Amino acid sequence: MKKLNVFLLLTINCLFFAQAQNDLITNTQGRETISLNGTWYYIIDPYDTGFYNYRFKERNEDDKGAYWNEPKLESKTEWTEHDYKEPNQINVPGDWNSQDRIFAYYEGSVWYQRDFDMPEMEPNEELYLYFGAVNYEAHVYLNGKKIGMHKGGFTPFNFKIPTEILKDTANYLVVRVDNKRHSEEIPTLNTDWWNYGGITRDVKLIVTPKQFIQQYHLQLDENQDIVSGQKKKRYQIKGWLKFNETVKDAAVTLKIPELKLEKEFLVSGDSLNLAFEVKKLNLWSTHDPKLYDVNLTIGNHTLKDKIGFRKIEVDGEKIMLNGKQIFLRGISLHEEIPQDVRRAHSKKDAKQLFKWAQDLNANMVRLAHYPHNEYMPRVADSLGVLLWTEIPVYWTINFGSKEVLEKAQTQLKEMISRDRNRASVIIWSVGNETPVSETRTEFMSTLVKDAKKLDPSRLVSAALEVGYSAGVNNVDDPLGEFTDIVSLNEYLGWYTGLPDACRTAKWETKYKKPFFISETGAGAKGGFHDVKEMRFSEEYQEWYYKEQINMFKNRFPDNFAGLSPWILADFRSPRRNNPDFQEGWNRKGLIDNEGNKKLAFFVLKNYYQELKQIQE
Ligand code: GCB
Repeated sequence: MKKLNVFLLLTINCLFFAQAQNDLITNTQGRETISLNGTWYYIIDPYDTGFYNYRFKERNEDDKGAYWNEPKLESKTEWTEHDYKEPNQINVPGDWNSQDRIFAYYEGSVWYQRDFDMPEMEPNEELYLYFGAVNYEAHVYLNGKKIGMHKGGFTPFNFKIPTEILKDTANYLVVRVDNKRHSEEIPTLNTDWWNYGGITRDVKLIVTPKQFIQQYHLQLDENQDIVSGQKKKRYQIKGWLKFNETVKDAAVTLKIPELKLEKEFLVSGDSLNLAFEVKKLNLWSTHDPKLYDVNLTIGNHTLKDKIGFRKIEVDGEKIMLNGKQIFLRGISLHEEIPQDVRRAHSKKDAKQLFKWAQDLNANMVRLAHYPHNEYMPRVADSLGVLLWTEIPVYWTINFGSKEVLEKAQTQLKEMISRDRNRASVIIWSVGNETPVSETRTEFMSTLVKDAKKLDPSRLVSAALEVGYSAGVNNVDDPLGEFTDIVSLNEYLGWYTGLPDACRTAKWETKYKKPFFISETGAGAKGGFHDVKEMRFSEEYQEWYYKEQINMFKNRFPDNFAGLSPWILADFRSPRRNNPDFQEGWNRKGLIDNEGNKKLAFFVLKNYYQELKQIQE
């Protein structure tokens, strides 16, 4: 391959220089990429000195004191007050908190720096810089020029690199990462999880042709009937492609080799809707998570993916997968590897978490409370685990603010764009335990409508809180009008009463929709044993699960459609400061922070085993 002439690139690309942030490029795993993972340098900057001058004004681009500029000392009289040097090195991807004690409780700005050489590229090819996620705010600079910024700690973003600023070697890449919490952000100031900072997911360069498919989806058309156990003669597939720019008379080829399918579409414009039929399709399911190789080609550029085709829908009070009722034997989890006290970020991490979930006989996982890294839905696709995935609209955010709503809408769009080709994802959740008020219901129902508009093929929900009146637990939150399933967090026996309160509890749901328990749980310190009445003993948690399960079996309404108890493993939380039992951990895990299964794990496992036998 020929090295691209920088002058040539300059003429081709000067038009794009003004364009800062581009729409998300999805499926980076199926594209030509160069990893920028590895060791980066860092500077901790609690006063944002690298960003603001001494009058607290944003520094000029060429300010020598700006931390995006490389200090170059040409004589002994010159000096610098920043530089990127050993031993200040940090791993990417990864949260900073777990990498060095000085970061353990840090919230603020950290500057990351590394060099990269320009990859081999053909004339006309372009380069994008992609981040899987940076928590929370990222400002990105290359060779002293700002190329973009992004807010939102759990969704991906990318910038086109203006080629006129690219050098052949030693491109000086700097990212200011700021994880300070703010009342007007999503999430807001208080959550029950650790605010891990850093470049927490993969970073890569993406080499693209001038015209390419930026986003797409391909799925079973949700408008066809699927009847369980009946093979159809023909299945309708629908899809949509979006190009990075308007194309004229271009040919797009779609191939699914296993189905002997090859279709060509002529396209002029910036997007294309597809609809066609296939025969003999094996639907993706929890028993048979069948994925098909899919190749999409425009010009001589092919994008590869593995896609499963399935239908998820609600039929009255039931959740149906491929026309068959399914009870969701779920478990909630945070994106955390407890035994390493860090964020999860790799395929290996995803495998560990799903292995634990499958040991529990679960067929579903709630990815709480924010979009998890992309390995999670990909591994779930390959294992046949169903997923609930959610944006961090959590507790009491500023529901009256239009700007806050827009931030939530952006995160929702980024989450859906990234994961909508994953058959495992069946539920988009727009938030968790938001307090009932008219303003909040307006805010939340806007998100529900957005999700449905962006993706009419999946279910939309949100975790609601239980209402209590005249001795009855009521599921009557007005947001339930808008969601496809009514999901509820309840802690009867932990936050209210003792576990045996479940024996007399009454439950009513106003909604004739599937009723799902999105959380229930109790704390226990792994290895701590006592009588069952003793809080934080494994016996208490075991008792709690036994009583809850009896309640589900005997006292729950008929529309009970599944549960995802809180939570698979202990997780770090700054709110949990009981020195005997918590030490900064939320102890509601069924697995402790060293990876040991607690007694309650086996209670839930047995319940799921019974359900599995009835169901399958
Ligand atoms: C909840 C929250 C979850 C907390 C959990 C708890 O209702 O949704 O984020 O961690 O309770 O442990 O209190």
